[in-house]
Amino acid sequence: MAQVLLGLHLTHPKDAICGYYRSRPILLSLGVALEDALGSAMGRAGGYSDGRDIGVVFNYPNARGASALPMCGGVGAQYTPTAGYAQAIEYHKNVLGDRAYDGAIGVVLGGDASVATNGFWAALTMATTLKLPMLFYVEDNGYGISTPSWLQTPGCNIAQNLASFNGLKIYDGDGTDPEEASYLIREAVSHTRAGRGPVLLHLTVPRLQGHSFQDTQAYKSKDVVEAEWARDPLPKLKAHVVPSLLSETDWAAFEASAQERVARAAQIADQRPVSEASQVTRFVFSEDGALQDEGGLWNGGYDAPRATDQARPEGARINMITAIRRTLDHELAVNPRVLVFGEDVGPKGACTV
Ligand SMILES: Cc1ncc(C[n+]2csc(CCOP(=O)(O)OP(=O)(O)O)c2C)c(N)n1
Repeated sequence: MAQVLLGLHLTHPKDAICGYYRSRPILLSLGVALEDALGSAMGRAGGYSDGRDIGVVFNYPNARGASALPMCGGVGAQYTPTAGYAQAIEYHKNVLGDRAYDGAIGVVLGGDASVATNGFWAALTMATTLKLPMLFYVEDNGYGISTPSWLQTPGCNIAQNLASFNGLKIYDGDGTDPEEASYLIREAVSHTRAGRGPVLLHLTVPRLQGHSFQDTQAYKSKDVVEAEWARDPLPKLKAHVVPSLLSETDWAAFEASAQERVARAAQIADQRPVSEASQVTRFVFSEDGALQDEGGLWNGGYDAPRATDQARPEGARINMITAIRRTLDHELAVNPRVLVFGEDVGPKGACTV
């Protein structure tokens, strides 16, 4: 529920998210077709991955709205690319003067265990130091597979631990309460969008099933499981809107239409051919004539001169440093989208970013 609420706020065409296997609801709310979501995980041809999906790990370039950056199943791998995207938003706005990026944000989704990774801390440092338009959305279900929070995070609450972190606005609450979650999500997105720096939004949620289909949750007591089901957001949402906004009949009609759409999508996905095993290595490296759909130099209108593999040894011999400098000078002069950044890559002691 909270992910769908978050998705509804990602209305800027240059917004981008990066999540992980738990992020299907937000992808559906951004416009991924149900048949693609089902078919990709069933190894069917077409869709966003041509059957390569290892379990709801998306790459969703979206011309109609917010996109999903290429995701990966490695926990923590989602954080620094999102910080990079947020940094690119700032570069487009402030260096290239591209007003299309005004108000855009980068959103990263993760779980309570993912905040123990290097990626989380590196991205947090980048986002707060550079005041990036980045939202850290953390769903805390108390477990990383079977490992409880107390073994991953001191005190079990990353939001409390980061309370004094400089440059970070924190929102913390119940992700299963429609009113509270909706308020916190709205506040968190508008804070980030207004250019007031990064935000951490920490929402507690139950994990209603095992981590994967093999996981019987034997490590949870009956009381824990019962307490988790008592927090199922769906009945809470129903209680919130029926009868104040919808009648019981309207709710039942919505439920029936959702079930029918899913059943139809499953049928469409099932009728698709199984993806071609011989194509599995396509796009591992860039392919001539098959450029990425979004982002990158080509889509930005930069037509690079064709590279050649013919050595041209004329001219004076130069050492490697000079060769690197000349190459950088050339690239930086001909293409404003080329950026050299990092520590100690410019004049000594210079604090340009
Ligand atoms: C780098 C890495 N280490 C370990 C794993 C195995 N793994 C998959 S999910 C997961 C737990 C993640 O838990 P959390 O971030 O709390 O998200 P949740 O699944 O609870 O939503 C682990 C350890 C992995 N995918 N990647």
